[in-house]
Amino acid sequence: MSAAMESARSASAGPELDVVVVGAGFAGLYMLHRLRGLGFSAKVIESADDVGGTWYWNRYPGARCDIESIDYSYSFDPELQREWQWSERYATQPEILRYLGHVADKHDLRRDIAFSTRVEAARWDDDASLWRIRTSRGDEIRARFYVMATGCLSLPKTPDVPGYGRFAGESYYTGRWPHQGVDFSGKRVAVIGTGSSAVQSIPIIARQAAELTVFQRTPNFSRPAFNGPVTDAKKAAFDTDPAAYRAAARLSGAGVPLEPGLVRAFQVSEAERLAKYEEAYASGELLAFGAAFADILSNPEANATVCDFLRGKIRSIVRDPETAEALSPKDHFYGTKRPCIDTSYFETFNLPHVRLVDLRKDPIASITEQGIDTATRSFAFDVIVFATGFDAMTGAIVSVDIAGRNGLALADKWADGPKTYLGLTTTGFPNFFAITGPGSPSVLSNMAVSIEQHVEWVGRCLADMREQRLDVIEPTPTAETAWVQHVNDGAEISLFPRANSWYMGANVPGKPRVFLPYIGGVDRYRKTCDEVIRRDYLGFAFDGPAGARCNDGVVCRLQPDVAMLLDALAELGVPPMESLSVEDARRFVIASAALRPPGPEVGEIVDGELPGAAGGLAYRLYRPASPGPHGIVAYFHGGGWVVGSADSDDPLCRDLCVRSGAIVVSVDYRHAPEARFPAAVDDGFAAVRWIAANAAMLGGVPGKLAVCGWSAGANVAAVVCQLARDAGGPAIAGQVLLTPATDCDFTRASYAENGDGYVLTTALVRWFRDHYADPADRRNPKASPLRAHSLAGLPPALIVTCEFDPLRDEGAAYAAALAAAGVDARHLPCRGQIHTSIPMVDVILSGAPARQEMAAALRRFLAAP
Ligand code: N01
Repeated sequence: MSAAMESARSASAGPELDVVVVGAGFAGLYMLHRLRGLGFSAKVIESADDVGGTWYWNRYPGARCDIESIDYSYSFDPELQREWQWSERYATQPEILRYLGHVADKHDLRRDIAFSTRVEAARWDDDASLWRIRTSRGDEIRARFYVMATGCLSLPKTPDVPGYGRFAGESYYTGRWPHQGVDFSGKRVAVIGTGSSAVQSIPIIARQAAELTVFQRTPNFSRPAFNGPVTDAKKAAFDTDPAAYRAAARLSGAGVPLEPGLVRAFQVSEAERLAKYEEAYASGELLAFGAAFADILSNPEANATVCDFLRGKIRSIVRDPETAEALSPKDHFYGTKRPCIDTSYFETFNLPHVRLVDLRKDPIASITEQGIDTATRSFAFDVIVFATGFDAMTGAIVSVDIAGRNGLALADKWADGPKTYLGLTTTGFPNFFAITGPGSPSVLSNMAVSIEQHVEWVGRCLADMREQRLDVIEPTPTAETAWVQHVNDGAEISLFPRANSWYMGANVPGKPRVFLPYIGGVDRYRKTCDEVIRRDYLGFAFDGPAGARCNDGVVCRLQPDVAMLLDALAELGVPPMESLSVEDARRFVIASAALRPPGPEVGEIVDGELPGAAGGLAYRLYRPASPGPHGIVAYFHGGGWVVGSADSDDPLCRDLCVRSGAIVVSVDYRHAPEARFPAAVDDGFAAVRWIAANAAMLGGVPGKLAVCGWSAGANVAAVVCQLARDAGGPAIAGQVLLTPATDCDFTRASYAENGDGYVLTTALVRWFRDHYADPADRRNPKASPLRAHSLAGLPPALIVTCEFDPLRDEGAAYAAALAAAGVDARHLPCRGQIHTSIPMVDVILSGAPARQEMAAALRRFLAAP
């Protein structure tokens, strides 16, 4: 056949393989095995001359895993689990490489791996619906599916050190260590970097070298691994029931069966906190500090207690105080740069031939032929070890020339940061999968667990497609955009974005600053991926002999912390409030209030009584710490006019007080069914008149009064504004209405869309309204302020609505009606929030921006002339 005919034949031919997988590490090996088991033809392309991936390349001295080997191993083969015994808690690189070699032999994987072969380009052929994969051997492979199993930390970054390349002595890179090893005996050695690779290698290099100089830009949190034989307890936990053990790992946050911290750091005494940290330290477990308390990775003050504790440990080990200080991390929160566990790392700096150069004080001016010049000194070396890290998560993927539909280059698509659906797939690149790709838990988890989950998901997906006679899959733009948003939402409520870490791409000059992994946890993530399949591959479009079809949609629509809250409530099995008696409902509200974080400290809290419409009403005043007088906010709590009190809304009132700088007076109006409509609003109006008249006595500025309320309390606040307008006073500077009840009409869409499953249900709204007002009264504007004859002349307003709230549409309608009546009204819709989430200070962190907006509005109203 002529070359032209051959090329024409190949251009029109179908795939020769079902799947090409790139990489023969943990992920690629299992992917191959899984695909074979499902009856797919597959080939792995690997640039190294053997299996192992990361464990093939990272042969630097001291390299070992830092998730216990029992956990950091495959679970798919029960026989392998029984026969392979790890010699240490944290196995060395050679042992892990032997393990992967054993797996390859046991399952006869090598025969389908092309070693010493690199993928040079991969192009999607839209006409033939396949990938054309060109390799360094000059061949082209046509495959229906293309899987990148290239690892998250596999492309070493080129050291961005001035003078790089000039050094005439020996240079080594931890991520590309020579197979024959390196003999440091009698040599003057420099190590640049103090990340995990350096922390592991420095103590070993120090044992051989004549002199060791460590160049540190950012000190890292590390602590002893207490490595040794696998503990009896761990072995027993695993051996007793390996399947249950693995199941617990899969249903954990990080892929290791570890009790999650449910209590917040400041919910216990300092002594208890320190005891917990000593326990975490002694455990030698990488994840123990992150799991010590629920808020370590989200609350700066809680995290600071870990940082203080670990800095104390460093000071207790390192004898020279200046070196100890330089080794103590201060510029990032614990865990926001990948922490380490070590063997004698800090002790190494007590050795007489080891010294530390703090590059923050004395930066590298240039690498020279003889060694390294810093701003103030010149060092001569025989060897420089670059432990300068990787272009993490995206580097290895975009370094291959991958082009999707219409020749779109993946590197271009991801130029501003990776965009994926589930961290597995990306639009414009059909039949492309990235194992532990960006936007999946990956590096925040035990990789073995995350790899197995992805491999199994891809296997299942391909098998389902085959069964349904489909051969092209691609995520929809809607699903991808929403997933990217969801990944960012998770990052936003954590401390991670504050650090200059490789998680943020900050270690590679010019790389966009984007949080790369998914923080939601492997348990939640697994459930989400399973849900996508259960909902008929939600967010994916398919094509093939069976025809084209698209199941567009978004799998995670709630804010991550709101979703976690709903899961926790579902687990508690709390009965619906409308099934309780009023007394039990009130008891329940009081009991749950006692379990919450208290909210911020304010200057002063005073309980008092004011005259209501029919007798005394309790109030609670929150005074800012700043010197007064202050503007005043009359606040009305939520609770459907039936339940609630100053206690139930206490954290929100504190938060509003601190953020707005105003006095907040939380008024305990009368409740139904004892005092039905219009008792609550009459009390509200009476209270506002009294507060206005007594502003100076309360420490406020006379004439500077705003109102605020949540839910039924926002209904009271809205009605009070109308009553004050109609009565000619008192003057109200503004109204902030959080998820207000404004109408009695249950036909709005939000009642159908969000009527069940988001705490406030349609049934509960009915229960509240039935207790509060007779049907004949419900259309009265004092019950349904949206029905007022006119809304003109009302105070400026901020109306906050939540996406998953039955009351959403009546809140939005009130904002629109106010604006239509010429009122300065702003509507703030909160994406992914539910009726009850915004008031949950220090629990729903994603509600903080809305709380801030509410306080800013109050500040603005009270500052207006
Ligand atoms: O890389 P790193 P790594 N001038 O990026 C410094 C995994 N891993 O290879 O922080 C001076 O963490 C850089 O300084 P700074 C693990 O997930 C696991 O050590 O950017 N210094 C930093 O100190 C880990 O997190 C194990 O200011 C420069 C260091 O080099 C990830 O792989 C073992 C510099 C790089 O640290 C990466 O670890 C090893 C410059 N121009 C790795 N450029 C296990 O135990 C960079 N640095 C399983």
